[in-house]
Amino acid sequence: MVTVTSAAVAIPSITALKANTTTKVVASTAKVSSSPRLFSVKASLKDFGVAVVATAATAILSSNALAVDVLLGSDDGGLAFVPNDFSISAGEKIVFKNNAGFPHNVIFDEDEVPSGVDASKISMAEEDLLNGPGESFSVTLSEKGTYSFYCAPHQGAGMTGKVTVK
Ligand SMILES: [Cu+2]
Repeated sequence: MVTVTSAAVAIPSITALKANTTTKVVASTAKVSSSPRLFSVKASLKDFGVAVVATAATAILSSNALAVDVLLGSDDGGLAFVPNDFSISAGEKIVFKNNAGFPHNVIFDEDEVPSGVDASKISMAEEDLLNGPGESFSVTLSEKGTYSFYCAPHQGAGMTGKVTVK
């Protein structure tokens, strides 16, 4: 199931910032989090950049101890998930973050998820793309087993991955 990143969690962590900045960051966080379909680049995200988004993400991660980051695109521009084969605990959140070579997206293979799991409910839509730096997609997997996923634009280039939920 697709998780909604809690804006409420981000708010206390950034109250030290100027009031107007806080307002905009919270607004952009809410936009990104409210729906996987709203991942187009927002002016507010561009203005405040990856650093602020990363600050909010860090605060969220520290409050939810169980989370793992997966980069979309390697630092050298390779079309890959980094890491592309890893294990997590059931209920642990995976945060896929745009790093390089975007646009990317995250699609779980309906034929390679544990039985009973609806791949479409844990995936982005095929036509939805993470276009800008630092944009992310989060998902929490609760069923144990092995899941395969891919980036629709770059599947042919080998941008695929596998996660085992223990
Ligand atoms: Cu890709």
